Amino acid sequence: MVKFLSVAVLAVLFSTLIVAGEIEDHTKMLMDHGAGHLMDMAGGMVMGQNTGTLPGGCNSISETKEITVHAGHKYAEKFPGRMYAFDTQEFSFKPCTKLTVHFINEDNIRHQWMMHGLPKYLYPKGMFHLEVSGPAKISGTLILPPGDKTYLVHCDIAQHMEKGMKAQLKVGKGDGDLPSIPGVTAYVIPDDYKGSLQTVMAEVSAATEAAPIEVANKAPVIQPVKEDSFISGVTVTGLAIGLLLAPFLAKKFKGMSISEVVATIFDLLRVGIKSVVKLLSGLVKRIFSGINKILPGS
Ligand SMILES: [Cu+2]
Repeated sequence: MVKFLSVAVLAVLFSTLIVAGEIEDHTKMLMDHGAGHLMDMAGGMVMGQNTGTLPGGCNSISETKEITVHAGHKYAEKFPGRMYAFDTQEFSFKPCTKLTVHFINEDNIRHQWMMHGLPKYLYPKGMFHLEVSGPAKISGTLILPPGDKTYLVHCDIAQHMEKGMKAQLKVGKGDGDLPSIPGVTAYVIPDDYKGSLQTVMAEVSAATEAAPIEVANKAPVIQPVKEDSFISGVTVTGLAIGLLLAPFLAKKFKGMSISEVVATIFDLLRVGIKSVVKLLSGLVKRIFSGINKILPGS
């Protein structure tokens, strides 16, 4: 019976582990909080959901489109110096398209698909926003405004856009390109790979020679790692003290009964501890009187 139970427990544990590695769809778990804001208890979120209200200037929905966007570290591998990316950096749709975005976050962290610059009368803060801690999937729908405009899409988690999770979505012909879109437009601050390790190290050592005192003060004290040997310093000290005290104690204990010996040892310990306490309190007094002298206004 116990065997069966343990097998069952192990099976459940393993299947949980396998499920944990799969992509979980949060879209069906969402609760509608009104005004296009949906959330679930597991960190999934949709903001600016709009499945039916036409933006001003749209007479009807021109097209219904669905896209699947993957987000993750692996999509940044083809962009030198970048850390995160979407699998697509550029999107293009007709004005007044009803667009459903299936956002699949493949990393074990939080990512967003955040679109900016939408009309604020229809989208809170002008945003349409999908967000989930991965690996997970979340879907949302919006209706794109009319006109030619380029919208920024990014992940707003600190530094994720700077590290590459940035794209542009053109409605109609768009109105130009955004900077620093990986693989699409030039970086505002390009990475500099000109310096080799030798030249960088030469610069560092030159700076060290120029300011030796400052560096000496800043340099961390590196102590050699001591092996914990069987005979430690404390053991050696104890043995030395024991050897020194042995003749004295032998003389003192001569002719005593065991109980007398024990009593004498305790007495010696008491005297020893008392003198140590006295020494320490004296030191503490000295230190504090010293501090008081330094303190201003005391
Ligand atoms: Cu992110």
